[in-house]
Amino acid sequence: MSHDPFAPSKAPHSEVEHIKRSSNYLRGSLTSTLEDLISGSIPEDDNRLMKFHGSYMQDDRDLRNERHKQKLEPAYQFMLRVRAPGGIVTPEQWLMMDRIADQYANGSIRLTTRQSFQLHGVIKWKLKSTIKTINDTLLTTLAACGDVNRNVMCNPNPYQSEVHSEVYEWSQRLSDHLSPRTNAYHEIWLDGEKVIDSQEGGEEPIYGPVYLPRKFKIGVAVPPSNDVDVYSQDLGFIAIYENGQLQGFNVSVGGGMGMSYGDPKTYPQLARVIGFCSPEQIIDVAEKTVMIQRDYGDRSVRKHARFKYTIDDRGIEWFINELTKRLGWNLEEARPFQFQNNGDRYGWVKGSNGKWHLTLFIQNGRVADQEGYPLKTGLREIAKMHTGDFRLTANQNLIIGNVSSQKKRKIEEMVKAYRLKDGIQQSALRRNSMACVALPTCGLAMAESERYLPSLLEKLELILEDAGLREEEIVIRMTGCPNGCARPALGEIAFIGKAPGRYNLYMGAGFAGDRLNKLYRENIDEKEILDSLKPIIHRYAQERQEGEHFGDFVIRTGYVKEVHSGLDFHN
Ligand code: SRM
Ligand code: SF4
Repeated sequence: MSHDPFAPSKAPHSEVEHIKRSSNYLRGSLTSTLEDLISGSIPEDDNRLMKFHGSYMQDDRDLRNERHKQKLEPAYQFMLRVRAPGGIVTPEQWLMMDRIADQYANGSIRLTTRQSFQLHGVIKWKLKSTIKTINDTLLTTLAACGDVNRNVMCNPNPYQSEVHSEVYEWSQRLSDHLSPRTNAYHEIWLDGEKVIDSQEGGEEPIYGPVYLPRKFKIGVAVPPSNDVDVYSQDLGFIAIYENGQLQGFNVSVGGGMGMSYGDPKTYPQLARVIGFCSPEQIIDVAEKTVMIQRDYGDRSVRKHARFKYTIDDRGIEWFINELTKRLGWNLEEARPFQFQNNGDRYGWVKGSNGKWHLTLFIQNGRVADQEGYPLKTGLREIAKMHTGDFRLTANQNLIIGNVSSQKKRKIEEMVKAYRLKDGIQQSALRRNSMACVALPTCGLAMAESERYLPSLLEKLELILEDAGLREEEIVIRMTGCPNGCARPALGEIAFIGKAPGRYNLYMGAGFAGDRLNKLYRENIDEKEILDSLKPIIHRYAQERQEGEHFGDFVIRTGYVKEVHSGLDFHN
């Protein structure tokens, strides 16, 4: 028999694969674990499975040392992630999130970089009622995390193009089609009828009993906006339209942001556009792509299990052949399109349906009341009278969507009264910033991110103002570790946490999210960050060419090399 160089690896599977296989379609011992009243924690096996149900066990890292000294177990708590395909929710759903944040979690709502909600600080004994309440308003936490397709992202800006609602419908269908079918979620959280022993393969026609080797992410972009950072997605669809008519989608594959320090075999990667298909064909393309990753992804080394490595190890031609074989038809040649930016555009805009949409800047997606800026209260009061929708953007911001002309004035008054537009008055740098959650909840954080970026920005703003660049749009991103949750490899300026107070500084990504950045300085503290960036910013102010973005400038002037493939990210 001839040896197939592209065959799936025969190496022994990792522990997580065994946990999944023996979980009986994500049931494990979760039901009895949740009933255990002795500890606020859950065993590791169940924790692995919990992710598929949309929750992670965490502990408050601010309290870790103190509790350890007092010989107490860590302050265990759970993060809950709520999926909202394309980021769209109703005012009733917003009000429910607002209420359960106070009732069951730490009082704040986090809008994520994938247009979902997160709640932090839910204790084990409140998980079930929280999840039940979420489901009562027709939202779900199922598959918000875990080795499955995650929240499907879609450009949420209905005013940006007439085809938006059609494109959104397709992302919703993608999301539904790729949702796990197991009944475990209903049994465990919603007191659904128990299926004692599921038939091997029967319950999950797409995923099978061991699900995917790793998380899988899909984003749908509507040019000229690349707000969903389509090149960072495992699978991307880029809407192609002519004269307001949706023609279909270009397909892109193999993006991803995560890497591990000290392991050059891991790297952020840009997805590559491989062809075009009609709207009706995208479900088939997505399903077959997911199945290829299911069959070929690395199940022995989780660090190497993302789809980007499955493709890079075998080559893009291999993937296209495999996809064509499974589809039974060929993708057409990719159609021309152009992205202009990957950020959000703020303020009021009128959509093609005659309704109004207001994009608000929400710093790092954290919805909470602050002294003089009662954001959470203001949004709650608006939700009580709003008849349109709320839209979470891929940049952690919020759109109050589909406001009728009659309601616009009232909403504008409330926006003023609660100072909700204060965020929009911030510098262009801040309006284009994102930071991941990091400390105190994220167990993987090596440095602060959400809690630190705002104050670092204050210092950078002074430099920018001095250089006359307060209104210059520069995409800036920070994460507390190299997992890349705020898609830092696509920041024109980016900081990735190395250790408390220390970051790697990257520069040179494309303003439209179409080029990776490159390491410029390693393991530096705040003073070194400011000292490194100050001369570059001043030089940019003086020497930039007309319309030249910061990321392009640092490449032209030789600060960093241009990176179009993750394979060159570390070189
Ligand atoms: Fe993420 C893990 C937060 C978007 C790549 N991510 C985590 C965990 C769950 C930490 C953990 O495993 O213990 C973080 C929870 C922190 C906390 O306390 O809340 C976490 N990720 C987030 C969020 C909330 C960041 C945010 O500030 O918004 C985002 C939630 C998205 C959602 O709603 O589904 C979030 N994570 C991302 C993205 C961006 C994206 O998807 O567009 C990425 C990079 C894209 C990618 O996947 O390649 C991302 N998160 C990761 C990784 C690295 C995966 C890898 O390929 O190596 C991890 C670690 C892991 O999976 O082992 C991770
Ligand atoms: Fe945590 Fe790292 Fe993701 Fe930030 S990038 S939320 S520190 S895993």
